[in-house]
Amino acid sequence: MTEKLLLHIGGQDVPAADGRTFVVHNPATGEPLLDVAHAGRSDVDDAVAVARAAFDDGRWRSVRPRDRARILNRAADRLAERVDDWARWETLQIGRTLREMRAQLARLPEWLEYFGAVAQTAEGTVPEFGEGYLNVVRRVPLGVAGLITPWNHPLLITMKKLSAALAAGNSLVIKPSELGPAVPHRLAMLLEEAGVPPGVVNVVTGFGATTGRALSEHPGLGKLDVTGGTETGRVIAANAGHALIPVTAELGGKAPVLVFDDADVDQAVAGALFAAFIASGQTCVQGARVLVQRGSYDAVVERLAARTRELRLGDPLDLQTQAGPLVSAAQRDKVAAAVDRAVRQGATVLCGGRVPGGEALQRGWFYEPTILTDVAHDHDLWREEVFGPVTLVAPFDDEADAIAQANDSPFGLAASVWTRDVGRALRVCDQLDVGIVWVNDHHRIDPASPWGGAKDSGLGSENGLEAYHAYTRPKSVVVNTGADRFDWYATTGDLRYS
Ligand code: TXE
Repeated sequence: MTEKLLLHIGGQDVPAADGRTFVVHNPATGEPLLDVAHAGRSDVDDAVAVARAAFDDGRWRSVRPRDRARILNRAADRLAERVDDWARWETLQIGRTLREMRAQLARLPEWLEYFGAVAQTAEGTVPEFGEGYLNVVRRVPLGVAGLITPWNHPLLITMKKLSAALAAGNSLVIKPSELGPAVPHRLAMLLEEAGVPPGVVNVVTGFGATTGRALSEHPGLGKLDVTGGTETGRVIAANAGHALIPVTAELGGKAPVLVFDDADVDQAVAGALFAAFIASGQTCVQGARVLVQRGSYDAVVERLAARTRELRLGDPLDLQTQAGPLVSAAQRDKVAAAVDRAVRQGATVLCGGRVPGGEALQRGWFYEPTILTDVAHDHDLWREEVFGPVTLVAPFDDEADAIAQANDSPFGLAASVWTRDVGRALRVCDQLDVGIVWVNDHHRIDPASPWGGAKDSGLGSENGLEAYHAYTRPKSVVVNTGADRFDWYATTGDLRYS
């Protein structure tokens, strides 16, 4: 029995104008789960018009920042009460283990609290304009923001964008991933229960090529914010460029995990395992290239392979399960094809590299956690994002070699450095061409800490004050405070030295 999910426009749940729907499947069993309204262009037009009306009449942007923060805090409290239920929904739709989804969702109220605090404390500036003038620069919201989000962390990624956008006073139209739309939809309703006026947060569900395209091409937007694959990001950023609106794009990655000889081997192996296989590797900051200094290479690789073989695949709702299925049949096929291509190009499979046996696992879209060696820098597996439970290991000689290998990638999102030498950690961090570097850790995130990448990993940054600013623009008011009247045309001659 499948549950129905409608569009959310102007505070109402409504079907698509043409009645079209699509089905979301449970990736652990292949069974249908949700029957979801498929928004067409006219539904997207409606959602943007409603959001624009909500912006223009000031029902949210004119609310005092302190009161906006109160509402966001109330929403945070309600979200905290729903974590277990919503985590289960995330697991049902995308197959990530319940253990991971509970841990992730339990932190999400912090985003609403943090950006509520930012809204209350944000200040304008008073630049020195010169004698006889007062220049006040305020930050004002942008209008209607289009949020296009992926399936790998459906609520986290929506929350990162939404909390900054709402705190700054914008209205929103959210296009969640077609593979995980349920929880972003519930979030819109929760925000309204907490006091966000109807029409401020709207959700249009559908596919990228239809609904996503209609939203990203809409002339009524003041900002586009996307997380997804790099090619999707290029298309959306081009639309933003055409419309001359700002864009934030958080795209692909191929994060290196640099393990130096002086690192504690067990800790580094635990870290590499965590980096590579959380979310079955379906994260943009996945540790996809584990680079190990030659002195500890054999020990690290042997232990990493042994621990990878021990990971428990299974029903993602079971709290003992450590690795769930991939999100879709297409994603599993893409991962399997990437591994097969790597092997054809000369790589060696150290562990995994296949669809697991067993009836229960055959029903869902599982793939064994996989480690490859002998991957050269010109192989596709070195350069392309796989987005699955696949990592490569390769040796390096010294600091300079580690940095050169780590930076040899089209992506520049994240990296981690494992060493007990503080000086070395800081030197290496300095030279890595990425947006986020962890020292002796990986994956850690905080609403206050910027999150974004260099090169093909995207534009701009989520989280922190920068994300808030990126949902505003400066408005400069120049006041003539002089007591004298002025009349430009009453005088003639060169005024430069007067
Ligand atoms: O992402 P898409 P998909 C990477 C990862 C993965 C690949 C494809 O390598 O294998 O992307 O995954 C919407 N106009 N990442 O298909 O297509 C789409 O509907 C407007 C990296 O899930 O990029 C969804 O809402 N919108 C990653 C969102 O964009 C479009 C996260 C992301 O979908 C669109 C996810 C279009 N033309 C995938 N095409 C990360 N960096 O975290 C798609 N969309």
